[in-house]
Order: sequence, then structure tokens, then C-alpha cells
Amino acid sequence: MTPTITAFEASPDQGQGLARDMRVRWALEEVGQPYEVRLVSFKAMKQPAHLARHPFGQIPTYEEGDLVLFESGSIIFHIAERHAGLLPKEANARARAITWMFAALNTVEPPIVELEQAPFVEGDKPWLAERIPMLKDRIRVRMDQLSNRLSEADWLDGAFSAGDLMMVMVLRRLEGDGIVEDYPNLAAYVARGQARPAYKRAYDAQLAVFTAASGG
Ligand code: GTB
Repeated sequence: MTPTITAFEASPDQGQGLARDMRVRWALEEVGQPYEVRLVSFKAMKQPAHLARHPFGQIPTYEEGDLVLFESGSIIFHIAERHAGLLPKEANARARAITWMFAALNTVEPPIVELEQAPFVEGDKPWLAERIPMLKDRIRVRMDQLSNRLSEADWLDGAFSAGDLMMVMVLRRLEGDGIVEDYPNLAAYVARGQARPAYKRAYDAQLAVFTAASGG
């Protein structure tokens, strides 16, 4: 059965792969599963039909027959469980790859999201100028640790896994902040993820939504 995912009808980044449907598209491309996309407007995301799929009125969601999922982590875990290619078969290696998915979402992404959101939610506050460097320092602590662990390896734990997919997508959120560039092994790691054919197909598919809309 072909799953349907939801994605932004109009994304602030114009389809540069930063909105979280990109993670789901990439996972589906990695396992060779075709999918359909339902584009939703910001207004539609807060209306009952979409709230029935996603209690928080966000994207992405994933529908497959009777199954409706939200949360990019859960969706990717589901895809990885159902298809070969994103999680190792050996039990301990599989558990470690899943651990990296959680690490990306629970340990690395939160301070990055805080940095991203600070100008929007605290833009008019007098403390913002002091808070930004503090937030960047918190991110750098995580980057130091991640960089040390990755060292010279291609991927976080052996072969490419859903853990790498998630970590690469999380690190991409730092583009333009001048942080990842200070860690050559992390910059190369992100580039390695972006060079995967499945990543490119997912990126092109997300971008096409916006190039088609603009007639470009
Ligand atoms: N924890 C959830 C998950 O992982 O799925 C978070 C989902 C989420 O934040 N969704 C965002 C959303 O629907 C889109 S991805 N926001 C609308 C709303 O909350 O009303 C976040 C995002 C959006 C756009 C960019 N961009 O354009 O650069 C980057 C990231």
C-alpha cells in the first residue's frame, strides 16, 4: 500500500529540505518505498481534518491504510522497522542505531531549535543579544562531543542507519550559523548524507513543490 505523507503547501525555506517532511521523504527513498504527498496550508493544519491526523496541527504525518502516525521520529522508526535498509539486523547494532535517532532528536536538536526560535519568540527582549551566544555555546558543547565520537568514521555506528539520517537532518538546521563548519568531520558527515542518491531524490521532490508553484 502506498503511504501518504503531509508536507507544507508553502514552506518558509521554499523547499530547501529543512521542513521535517524531508526526513520522511529521505527515509522512504532509502528503502525504495514510493509515496504520495498531501500538501497542507498553515490554516488547514489547524482544522479538524488535519488535527485528526496530528493532534498538534503540524507536518509531517504518515498514513498507510488504517495507520496514521505523526512525529518524524516515530514515522522514520516505523519505516525502518517495516523495510530493510535503515536499521541493522543484528539486535545490539539495531538498538544502537535507534539510540542515535533518539540522541539526534532529544539531545542534539533541542538547543538548535532554541537558537532558531529565539529571534521569533524573544526578538523584542533586551536579553536576546546576550542569549544568542549562550545558546550557540550550548550547541558547541554538543558539537564537540559528537565530533569526538564520530572521529574519522563515515557514520555514527558502522553502516549508514536511520540514526545517521536523523542526525544529518538535525545538523542541517545549523546551516548559516557558522558552527558545523568549525568541525571538519561533522561538515563532511553532513555532506556525505546529502550525497546519498536517496537524499537527493527526496530533496528534489520537496523542492519541486515550490518550483512548480512559482512556475520556475
Ligand atoms: N516533533 C515534531 C516532528 O518531529 O515531527 C515537530 C513537527 C514540526 O515542528 N513541524 C513543523 C510545523 O508543522 C514543520 S517542520 N510547523 C507548523 C506549526 O507548528 O504550525 C519545522 C520547520 C519548518 C520550516 C523550516 N524552514 O522553512 O526552514 C524549518 C523547520
